[in-house]
Amino acid sequence: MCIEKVFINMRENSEIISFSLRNSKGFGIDFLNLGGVITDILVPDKKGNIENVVLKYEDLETYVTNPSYYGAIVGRTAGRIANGTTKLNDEVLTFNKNYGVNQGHGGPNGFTFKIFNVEVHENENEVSALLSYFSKDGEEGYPGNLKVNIIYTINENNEFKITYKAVSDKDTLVNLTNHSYFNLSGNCKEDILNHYLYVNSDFLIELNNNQVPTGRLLYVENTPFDFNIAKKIGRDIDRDDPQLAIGQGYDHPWMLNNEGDLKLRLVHKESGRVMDVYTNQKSVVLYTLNFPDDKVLDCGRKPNRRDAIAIETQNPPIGEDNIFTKYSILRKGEEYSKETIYKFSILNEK
Ligand code: G6D
Repeated sequence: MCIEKVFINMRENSEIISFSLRNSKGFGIDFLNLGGVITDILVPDKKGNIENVVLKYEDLETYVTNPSYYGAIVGRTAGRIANGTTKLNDEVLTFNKNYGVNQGHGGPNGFTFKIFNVEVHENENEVSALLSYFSKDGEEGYPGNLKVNIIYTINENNEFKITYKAVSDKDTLVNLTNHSYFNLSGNCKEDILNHYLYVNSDFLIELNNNQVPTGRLLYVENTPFDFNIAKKIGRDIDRDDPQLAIGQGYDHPWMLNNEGDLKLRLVHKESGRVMDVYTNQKSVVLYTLNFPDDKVLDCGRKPNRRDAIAIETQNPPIGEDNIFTKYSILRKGEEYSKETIYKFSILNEK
């Protein structure tokens, strides 16, 4: 395990530090104290070549603004809050509208842009890092002083686990996620259209033209959103479908089925890399980078559409008329506790 100082962010006179967590086989992550940003998830292919399977900016200063939320912790609430307002205990909460008519990803000064305190720990079985942040009452319009503790854990089974814990001194809203963009080909060799994807979900959360939930759930069977039998991400992504038109590809929340521990599986056959996702979150937003920014990646080029897929396990985002707000309510003194595990293996070695 190593700790290195990366660059000084003069904006807040704070030190941006990069941390590396590795197991004995070289599998692991690199992350920043800024936004808990995961810059690298280093995974072997079937020949043992260890490569980065998430998108990473070439210039780490880009993470100060992070226009596409690469690798970032997102909070207090992931996704869009319709019209930048919702109700909590009959009180109308109003938020900054940083996503057009909506609030997005916790607002312009959400958790992605905050410095987390980091403590690293290791034992013979795993190495972990505790990232903590104290969000003051009223920050970005959210009530309550919120203590956030997020734990990144790497073990000897090539598993990366993110544990999210939070507690508030007032009723508030919390819906945390991580916004890493995955591409199992490694070092962005190709786009993700030939990756196979399985999603354990029978219902899509319908979005309106402002990309916020309408409250309706759409049965996925026989639609482009049906991944109950693994298929190539590119097979249906450009079909003529009203929901695909809204997102210009996949940029939607799916309600995860309760049955079955395995919630998602992403496979890149050529490298042999397999990523299985397990989570106790109720939904997952899948986003196929339909609106890439123009910042150079560390593989030496600008990103293209469909270069990677963001897999954002979370509660359903807050739609119009307080749709799904109930899922994000955290009562005073209660503990928000969620967990997502990314388990990496090699195809046919399973
Ligand atoms: C775009 O619509 C997408 C979001 O889903 C994504 O989280 C963001 O880019 C980074 O706004």
